Amino acid sequence: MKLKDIEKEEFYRASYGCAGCAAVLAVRLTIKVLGKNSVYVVPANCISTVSCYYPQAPFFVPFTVMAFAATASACSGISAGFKRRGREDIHVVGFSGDGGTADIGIQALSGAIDCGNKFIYICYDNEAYMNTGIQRSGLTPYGATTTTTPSPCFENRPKKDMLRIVAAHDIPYAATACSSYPLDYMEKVKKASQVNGPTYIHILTPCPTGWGFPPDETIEIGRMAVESGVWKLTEFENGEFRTTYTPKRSRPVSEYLAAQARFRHLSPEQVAAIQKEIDAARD
Ligand SMILES: Cc1ncc(C[n+]2csc(CCOP(=O)(O)OP(=O)(O)O)c2C)c(N)n1
Ligand code: SF4
Ligand SMILES: [Mg+2]
Repeated sequence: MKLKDIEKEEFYRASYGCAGCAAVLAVRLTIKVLGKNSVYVVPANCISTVSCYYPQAPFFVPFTVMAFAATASACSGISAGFKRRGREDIHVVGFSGDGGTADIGIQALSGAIDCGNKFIYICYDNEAYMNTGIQRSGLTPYGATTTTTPSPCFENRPKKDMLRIVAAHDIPYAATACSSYPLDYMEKVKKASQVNGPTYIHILTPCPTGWGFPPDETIEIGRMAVESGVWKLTEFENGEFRTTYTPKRSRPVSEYLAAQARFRHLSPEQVAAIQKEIDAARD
């Protein structure tokens, strides 16, 4: 996909999201790819919270707010309903946060992938339960403070590897993305929309409010995540993983960590240990 191919029309605008919210950006980009023939299932999270101010809902396509745990099962059922009515041209999209995906919604996600109905499940990952006050989730990274893992007892477990978890279901298509690389993300949404079965995209969406950085640095923070190797842009297709983007320059993870208040308590030794892990995991 090229810049000139991006749809000019906005299908999601004027939400109540915080300034610099990358999750809101991810919704906008998604609908630009899928267009008017798409419907959205959003559970309890920041996106539903900032989108449900009747009559000012920023969605210009149909959306429904779903119970926290039920995004994937709702997508699967809606998709089956459309199929029955001969409306397989309509894309059914789940838009769930990291808590809604890796924790409370993981059972529904597993079952829905197993059912095989066509839908796109998008996990926007801001690495904590932001909407309810920045509590840790199964996708909070090692070293981060949240309100339930305050310093000095910061998060001491690594993120769950959701891409490998969904890949283990033999899903037809899955990918990781980052809101700072919109063309890479939009290409993946387009690809997912062409698959006749369940698909999963996991997009890292930096959150100025929860991560502790100025709102005008959202894009730069996402780039730092990828350039430092903290986050990788990959795809899973036909049983194989592949890298879709290799950063042109590589940065030390210390730059990424120092840019965010949630990591400021880390000692030089802890930063060095994180760097060592990243180096060991490089392709
Ligand atoms: C069954 C249930 N438990 C708890 C809640 C409260 N709740 C609403 S949103 C939310 C956090 C969502 O976190 P995440 O999925 O990461 O989305 P984010 O808020 O970060 O966008 C919680 C705990 C709920 N709505 N339903
Ligand atoms: S808390 Fe974070 S994810 Fe939620 S609306 Fe604000 S910036 Fe977006
Ligand atoms: Mg979250």
